[in-house]
Amino acid sequence: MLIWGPSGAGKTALFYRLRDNSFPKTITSMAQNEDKMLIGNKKVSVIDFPGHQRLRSELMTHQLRRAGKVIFVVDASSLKHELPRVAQQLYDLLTRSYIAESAVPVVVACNKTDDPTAVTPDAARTLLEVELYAFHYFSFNHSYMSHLTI
Ligand SMILES: Nc1nc2c(ncn2[C@@H]2O[C@H](COP(=O)(O)OP(=O)(O)OP(=O)(O)O)[C@@H](O)[C@H]2O)c(=O)[nH]1
Ligand SMILES: [Mg+2]
Repeated sequence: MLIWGPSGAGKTALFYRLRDNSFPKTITSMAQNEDKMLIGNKKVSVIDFPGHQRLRSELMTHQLRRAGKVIFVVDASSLKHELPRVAQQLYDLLTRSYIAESAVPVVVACNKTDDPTAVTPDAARTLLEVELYAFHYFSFNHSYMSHLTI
């Protein structure tokens, strides 16, 4: 399972939350984290891949192909301001041939919903859908959306 999304959205926080049920201080990173962890009653190999633009081609050419599922983490507290950039990143992921042709499930996780400035998961979903529809040639599948608070 691959955790990906914009830099600072909370991917590494989610990785530690899933692995250790902890919430350590994290900083933006250029290094990935990878470990096997128990999710439900299944042992799952999880990769937390940084959101930095410079690592985008490595993600697209190598890491994505290993992913059976993707969690795309967004920061609900900054989504309104970052919307075009976040939607473009999500669009690039969903239209990647490996993801589209292999029907790899992609969940959008709405993080930082504890922040008073955060939009609700429903509002985040609407914002992203509208922005993605604005790309015209894209047909969006509602069932891909979910939400999460760490
Ligand atoms: N308020 C709040 N802060 C959070 C939450 N999750 C993460 N953070 C904070 O957001 C900051 C960025 O979190 P990271 O997990 O390091 O972000 P990232 O997505 O891994 O970022 P990159 O490694 O740059 O791709 C850190 O200061 C976290 O403590 C959350 O649910 N609520
Ligand atoms: Mg990180």
